[in-house]
Amino acid sequence: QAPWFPRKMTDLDTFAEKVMEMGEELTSDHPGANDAEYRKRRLEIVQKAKAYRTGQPLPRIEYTDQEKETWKQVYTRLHEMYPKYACREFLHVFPLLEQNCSYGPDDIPQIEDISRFLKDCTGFTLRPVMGLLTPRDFLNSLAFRVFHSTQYIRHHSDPYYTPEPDCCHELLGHVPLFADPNFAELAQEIGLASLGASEEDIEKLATIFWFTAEFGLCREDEGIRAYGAGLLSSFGELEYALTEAPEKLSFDPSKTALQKYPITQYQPIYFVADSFRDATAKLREFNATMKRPFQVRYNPYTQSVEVL
Ligand code: H2B
Ligand code: FE
Repeated sequence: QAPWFPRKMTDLDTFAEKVMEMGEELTSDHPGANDAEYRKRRLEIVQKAKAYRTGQPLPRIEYTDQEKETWKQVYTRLHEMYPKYACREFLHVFPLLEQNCSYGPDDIPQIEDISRFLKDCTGFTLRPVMGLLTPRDFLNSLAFRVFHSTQYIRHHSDPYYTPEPDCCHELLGHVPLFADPNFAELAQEIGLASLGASEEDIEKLATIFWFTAEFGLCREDEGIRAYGAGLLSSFGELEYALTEAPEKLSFDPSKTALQKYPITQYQPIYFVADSFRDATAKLREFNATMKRPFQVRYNPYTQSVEVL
């Protein structure tokens, strides 16, 4: 009686060509929409994601000088802000990415190298994706400790803006924390709760993802720091989020799940977690209140989901 949802790693192969928008085409407000060469390049990169299947090596992209220049601008600007704004776990992992995965200003790291590194740290792996997945597919993959990563980069005309996830957002914003065991557990917990969930519960879980993995703040001894990828990949919002201007509430899944939020402007409200462990514990309690006529468990030996 459980609905379809991915139960084994190869089931994620069906997500390869299911993208919500801008999979192969760009919407008209994308800075690259009228640049034929940019569109051709983006298409070339997403075709590799479309062809990818479980078990294959992840596509390696040889980035152009123009793409590397865009990366350098984003990387340099953010890198100098991290010591002051990023959470402890992020700052711990970042040098390891420099040492093990060629993170640096001069070239864009390859997701194959990153995926191997993450696997050693927490079992997380990466898969390439053509663009935005549906919230359900995207969250479902987290149950397998899989993160979908785009490989194309934003348009060079505006290095500090992108209307869609790109490699700067994924590799600088998301990747570092997937190497942290406690954050990995938090992410997987959201993923497990999303398997076979009702539309209403998917919306709640997507909202929780938004206020944690994308725009989460956390409390540290020296004050509040950022751990959300939307902040750690945007120098403007990173600075703004830690000023007095926005409202800061304590992370509480039953309230956070219902909070409305804008997607095209800085957030008026952020949620602050005490720690990833504490957030995970609270999330588990919350998930137990969602009704689903079956239970799920991830079996790491077979990399599959068992339905109980
Ligand atoms: N798809 C991709 N490719 N990357 C994301 O970061 C992403 C997504 N985020 N789909 C999802 C939606 C998120 O905003 C939630 C769960 O709605
Ligand atoms: Fe994201």
